Amino acid sequence: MILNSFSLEGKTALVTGAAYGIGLAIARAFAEAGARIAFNCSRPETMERAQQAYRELGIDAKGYLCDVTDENAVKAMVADIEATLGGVDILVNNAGIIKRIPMHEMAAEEFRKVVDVDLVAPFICAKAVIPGMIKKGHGKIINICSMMSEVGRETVSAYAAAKGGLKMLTRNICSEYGEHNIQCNGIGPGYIATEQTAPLRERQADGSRHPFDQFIIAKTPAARWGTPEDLMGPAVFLASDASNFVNGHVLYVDGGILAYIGKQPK
Ligand code: NAP
Ligand code: GCO
Repeated sequence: MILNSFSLEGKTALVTGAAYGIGLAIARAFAEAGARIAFNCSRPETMERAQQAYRELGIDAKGYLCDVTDENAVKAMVADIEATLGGVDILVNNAGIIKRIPMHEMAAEEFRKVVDVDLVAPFICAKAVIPGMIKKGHGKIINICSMMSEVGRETVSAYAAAKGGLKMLTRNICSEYGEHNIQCNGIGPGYIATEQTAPLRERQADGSRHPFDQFIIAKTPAARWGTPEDLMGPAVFLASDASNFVNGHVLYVDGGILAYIGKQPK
């Protein structure tokens, strides 16, 4: 049965930054597909909130307070997952931040921080799980990329540099470890309604939509923002045996933005 190849029964998944937003939806999808779930986040208050969310969803997830930029902490988390949940079969590098600052006003330290979380940390996490995947003879690594892996816009230079780099890290992990039956792919979400994008959707004082909100709706053939749930099916596909010959690919889940030239002026 073809549908069996989408099952994650017996697999252990680590989803980074899965306290809320896209990561939580992906963890939920994996749990529904049968996987054991480990996740992490960096702040104690978010962990409390996450534990409650997983409880309410009926998911027995193991949460770690772990900053993905801290290599020793990531190694300890992966070692504990190996000892308690049987090793990571699926890694989703989801944890990410953005700083919206015009480049000529951005401090190098702020730029480095974004690159550290959005690009260096996926390297750290992948590095930590790859030896275990080689031993197991299989592995899936999914890097959460972005529209900004392909296109730029004002104020997001560090984010675009990091997400563009993440696309190439994806291709390189595929190139370097494909022979070990490890598939590394990316998901490039379009504009998704989460806390990260909340400032772009804030209502104006007169109750009208934020100009950026209107811009995204006009720019998206689907004529709406994405939801974290829109990423669930694509993530299960890339985590499952159904995608065993898909490697080094970035799957854009963007309601068609990248395919569209934009609305013609009236
Ligand atoms: P979000 O709502 O801001 O959630 C970010 C998650 O990452 C939280 O769980 C957060 O927990 C965690 N996190 C942040 N820094 C961390 C660190 N140093 N160590 C560990 N965990 C950390 O973001 P989102 O919108 O769901 O986005 C998730 C991913 O998708 C990001 O990589 C983002 O760039 C990417 N993305 C988002 C969109 C979009 O439109 N929303 C589109 C394309 C790509 P703590 O706060 O506790 O650290
Ligand atoms: C921004 C947004 C984006 C999205 C996303 C698009 O300010 O332009 O936050 O970068 O979050 O990554 O795919």
